[in-house]
Amino acid sequence: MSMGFDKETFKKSVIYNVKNVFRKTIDEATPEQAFQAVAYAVKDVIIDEWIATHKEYEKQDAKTLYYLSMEFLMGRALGNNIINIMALPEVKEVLDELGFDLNAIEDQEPDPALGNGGLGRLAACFLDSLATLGYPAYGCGIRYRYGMFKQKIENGYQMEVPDDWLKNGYPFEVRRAEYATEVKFGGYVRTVWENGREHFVQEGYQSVRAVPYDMPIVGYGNNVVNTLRIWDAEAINTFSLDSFDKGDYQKAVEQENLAKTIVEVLYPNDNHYAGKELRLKQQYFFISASVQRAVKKYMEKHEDIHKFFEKTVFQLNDTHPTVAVPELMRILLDEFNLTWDEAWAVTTKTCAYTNHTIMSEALEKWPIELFSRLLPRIYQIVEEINRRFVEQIQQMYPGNQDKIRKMAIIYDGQVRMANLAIVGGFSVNGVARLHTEILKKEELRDFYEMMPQKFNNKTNGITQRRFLLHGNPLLAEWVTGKIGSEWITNLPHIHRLAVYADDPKCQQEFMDIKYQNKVRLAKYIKEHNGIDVDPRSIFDVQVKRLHEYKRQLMNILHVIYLYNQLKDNPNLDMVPRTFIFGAKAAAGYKRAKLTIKLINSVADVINNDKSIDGKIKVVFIEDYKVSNAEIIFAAADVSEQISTASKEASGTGNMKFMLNGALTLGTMDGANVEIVEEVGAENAFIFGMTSDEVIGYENKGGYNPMEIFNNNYQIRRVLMQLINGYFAPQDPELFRDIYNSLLNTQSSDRADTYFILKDFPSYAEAQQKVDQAYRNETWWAKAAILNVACSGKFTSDRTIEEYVNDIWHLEKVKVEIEANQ
Ligand code: CBF
Repeated sequence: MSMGFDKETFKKSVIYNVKNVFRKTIDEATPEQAFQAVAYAVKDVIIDEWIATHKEYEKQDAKTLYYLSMEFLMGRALGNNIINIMALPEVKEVLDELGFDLNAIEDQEPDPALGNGGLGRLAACFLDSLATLGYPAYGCGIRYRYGMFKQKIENGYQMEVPDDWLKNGYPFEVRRAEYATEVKFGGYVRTVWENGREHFVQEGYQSVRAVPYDMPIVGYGNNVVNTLRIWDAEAINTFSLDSFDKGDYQKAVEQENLAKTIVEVLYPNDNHYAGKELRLKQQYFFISASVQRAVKKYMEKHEDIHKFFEKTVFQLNDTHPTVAVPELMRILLDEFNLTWDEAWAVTTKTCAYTNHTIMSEALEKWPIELFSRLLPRIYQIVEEINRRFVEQIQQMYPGNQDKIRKMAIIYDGQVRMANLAIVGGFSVNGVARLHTEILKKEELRDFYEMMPQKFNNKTNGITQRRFLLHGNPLLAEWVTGKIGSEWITNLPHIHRLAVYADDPKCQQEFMDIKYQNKVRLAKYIKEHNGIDVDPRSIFDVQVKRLHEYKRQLMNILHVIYLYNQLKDNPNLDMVPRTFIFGAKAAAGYKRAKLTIKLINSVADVINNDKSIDGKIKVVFIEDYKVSNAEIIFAAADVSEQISTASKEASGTGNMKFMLNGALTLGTMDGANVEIVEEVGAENAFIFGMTSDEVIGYENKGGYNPMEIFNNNYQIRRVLMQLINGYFAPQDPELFRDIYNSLLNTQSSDRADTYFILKDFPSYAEAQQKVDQAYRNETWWAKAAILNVACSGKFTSDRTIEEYVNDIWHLEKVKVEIEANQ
């Protein structure tokens, strides 16, 4: 338990908060008010450790990581914080005494959803691990007024509802006005000569005040509390008579509007770049604020800016924060008067870049016109970086125009952010072994050839504290009962469970826990979808963002295929199956949204067909997010990881399922490869083309899906059901686009870009094996326990240690707290 926690003080603090914040007695408090009161009381406990941690960092003059990310998909904090201060039993007791139930109170917290999917959730797991391991680190991001939209399903269609997560105030944040800073946009750059040197001054600009809000990131049982710093924008000058008089009224209005719009909303695109001007503004806004603050903080303790990199490292979470490279250059050149070479030496030793995808539509490129208009000084610097880099290419590959075409930072009227991130930093990493190899051999091959020393792999990980200890308390307790609690901070220790995999009693216990978790999810589904599902059926789950490469479409086509078999033969011997989907589609991604409609339409037909005797159920869980994800992972039997090989950089959902004892049904893609390596192919269901085969076909311009259509009656039947009104009697043409995407070359895309029909037969075969395997309860229980036991590699604690050893070179800091400060 945290040294700062005292049960009686905590109880008083909850009662006091209800009284002082809401003017109520404890028995009058609404559940939401109770949540606020409890959260503030928990924050009280955390605050001392938070202060102590930062004092310790200062004292030790520790090197600090700034994890720069447009997204942090944190999920709820209350439950996690209580676990990490190790006060769960005591808090439960207090709440019990006060007449509250912790779960109900936790449910009142909005999910701070400042991220889209894997990339943002990875950032959140990393923060948890950094604090738990005691590394000095800040997460730096944006305090979006509206986070990831809430998804409502109406008549089978996705509707986007704004996520007003701050409407009741968020108890865990602290506004830090003392660290506010100005960020400038637009205008022009004037060159002045001073002391025999050129100086650059930005004039005629608009600016906003960046104000940080800090959130505590509590380490597990170690008194360390790090900070997630998210920036809000405020107007620098609100309307003043002064500006009105001077005719600057228009400018004041513009600055006010700029501040309002800049942090208004998170772009809901995953693996896809929208190219909007506001997005570049958001990027520069939080990067300029974070970099300025990092430099100021360094200068408070040091004199020599040349050694900045010895105390600071910037990790760029994808290309979104890449303007950190020219922004740091700007500060060093224009504010510290370093020479270009000095500034470049510091910058390239400070910045490191993580690539999270090979999808070409995710590659950020900005038109020069937009970039230079919005960030005139930054653009000048990027031009100079590019000029020097192109010179380097020419020296290394004389006369080779192709190399310049592929590697230049500015080319064809565009600024290419990935190229800038690679050139401007000392490290480039992929997020799973296969992904890094593809980067080296394919996507970033020229860069790898030119600067191989920068490239390295860091396979992703997840925090077991949220995704087992918090999300699956029954299994967590069982694991601890068998092997002790070391797994909580040392996940590889969980391998000790392997000896129980063959033990019939343990198998039974494990399956009972899975069953109870399935009952919990079934209850959630009943409450939210009104559908009855049988917890004895196989829970076959695909939850993740909706994207064509993730192939939810293949999954639902297979459901139709199975349904057809059942219709042909109502006595078909199959284990009842509940197919569970959860996915948000980007608001403008039409085909993805249509796929959601298709899943819901298929669900309507199948769930209401009495003739199949409930052997198949299809459930689409509305508003998939971190809080319901925890319930879903715990209840899954089968983990669908079925992306087209080579397209999913890593995946992290695959790891969360494994940790909770679900068996992977997947392709050899991303981190699935390493999952199978750990648990053994015999304890997973692997199918489909390899990444080499996929890339081979892509290089040949694809394949001909019509051959499959013509030769495979069952597949043809399923596809015809998309266009004959079977699932949309009112509008038979509704799913024509999906049908066309698979077969038709009329559209600009290749037919069946993601090889759904090509992989379908082997997917169906693997599904058949799942059905057979589940009948053997002993086998299944053993394989499930082995999945848990072999998940040790996939902790984000391991990933963070690898980043620290190879890239960041941080020192661990110990924080001592005296009891009851
Ligand atoms: O590395 C974290 C995750 O990032 C993505 O979600 C992304 O947004 N690029 C990838 O798609 C995942 O494969 C990856 O696990």
